[in-house]
Amino acid sequence: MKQVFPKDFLWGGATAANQYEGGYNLGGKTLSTADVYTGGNKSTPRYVTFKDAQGKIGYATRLEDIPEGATGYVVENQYYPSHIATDFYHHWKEDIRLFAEMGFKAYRFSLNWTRICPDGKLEVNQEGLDFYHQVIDELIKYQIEPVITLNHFDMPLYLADTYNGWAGRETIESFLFFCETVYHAFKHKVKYWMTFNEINILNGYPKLGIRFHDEQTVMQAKHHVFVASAQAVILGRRINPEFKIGMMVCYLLNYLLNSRPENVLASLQFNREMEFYMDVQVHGEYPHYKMKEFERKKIKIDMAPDDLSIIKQGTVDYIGLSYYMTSVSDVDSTELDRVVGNQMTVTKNPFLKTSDWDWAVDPLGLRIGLSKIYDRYRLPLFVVENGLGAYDTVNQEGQINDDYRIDYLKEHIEAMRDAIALDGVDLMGYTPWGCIDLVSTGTGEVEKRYGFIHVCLDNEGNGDMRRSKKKSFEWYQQVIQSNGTNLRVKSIILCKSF
Ligand code: BGP
Repeated sequence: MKQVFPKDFLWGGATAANQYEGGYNLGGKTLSTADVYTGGNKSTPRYVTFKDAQGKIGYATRLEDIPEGATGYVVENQYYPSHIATDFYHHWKEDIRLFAEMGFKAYRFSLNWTRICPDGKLEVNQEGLDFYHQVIDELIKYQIEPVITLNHFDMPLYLADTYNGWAGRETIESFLFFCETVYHAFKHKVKYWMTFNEINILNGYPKLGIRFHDEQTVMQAKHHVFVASAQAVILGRRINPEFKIGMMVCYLLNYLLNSRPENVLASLQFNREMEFYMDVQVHGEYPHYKMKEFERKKIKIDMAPDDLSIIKQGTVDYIGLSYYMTSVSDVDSTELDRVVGNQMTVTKNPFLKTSDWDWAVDPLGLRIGLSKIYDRYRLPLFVVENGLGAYDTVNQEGQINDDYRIDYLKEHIEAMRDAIALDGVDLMGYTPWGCIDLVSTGTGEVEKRYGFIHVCLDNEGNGDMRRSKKKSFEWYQQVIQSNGTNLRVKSIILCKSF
């Protein structure tokens, strides 16, 4: 196959601290919101555990059900997957060696805010910084480019409890202190950063640290996130003008089911909910349609005098996106036509097959989406998450034949190739999600596996954490080695657990 991917294309994988790292109370780290979020599975929901103002323990499935005055609390004998996760904290050397063996050019991961700034206070925990220095040095040793997400779906529990998370303006200062600390610490080692993971679907307690779900509070919190993100871009550029700092959106492209004008409008509105975040972070202003929506809903955002000029100045260098599935707008759809998708319920697309978790598999949608984003923003794009969450089984020989995962990834790589070759999209890299098995955000389980590397751990936390290569490991190695020209599935000699 012809060379299409640029020579310096960033092939790699992605993880996030609260889903992979573990060591939740080690090395000076304090609690994050993710640390009070219990495990679950496809049919059992996750809970946030808290103590109310009277000291009574409570469980909330609906995150907004946490009562006023309650504080996040770790309850004995409950299973919290973030506490150990798949234990990168103790396996980082071994895991990075495996990433290097696959030929990774880049590794996207997030930093645990409370490992570096305990409780989100304006103090530095050197032991936390040292942990990440070791990790980054190890990556550099193998010429793997670190790509750092500054905030991935968690925050210091103290800030959530004290200031109502991102709804409180104080959180901006804490976040910027954390950013400044890590920018200075890693300024000669790290070039690629992104501010907030999936900024468009930040909601509720673990992600935004807020308990009230009225639109006014949510929008106020999101405004603070926009300001913090823009400030983080400005600050980073000041500390090292060579930094490339991007945004990250959960890209859930919406199609219309048919040409009925009401569906066209519904689809436009669905897509705008996503584009809004790109519009703000790329164009540096709140778009006209959102301002009208605020007016209609009587949402009044409390802004400091400089907020809008900060948002204007702090626009991003590239757009990172996660892409797993697409959705459909059909104003006539009933509950029966709806399925659970990536962090939201969506109308089922009759033309697409679905994953074990009912997510619509749509490789062509990736090409369409990349083209649409690039047409609108003309910034380099980076697919920083994509992948198939599936049940894997270890056969009698101790092997995992994950051909379904290879098929999924192959088709998505072909879609990226077409977006570059046929549509002229400027694509920087591809870091499939959960390159090593980790905890699912949506369901809190490990058995929804994405990895090229299997981790011996089940949904209740049993297992010895042994790492082993799946069939997809060697396939991806060959993809990277050939710079995306060889996607064939050869008869691979399967590796046993080691
Ligand atoms: C994205 C998140 C990731 C990851 C992924 C898969 O929305 O950025 O953190 O979890 O989705 O989702 P899940 O873990 O629910 O399968």
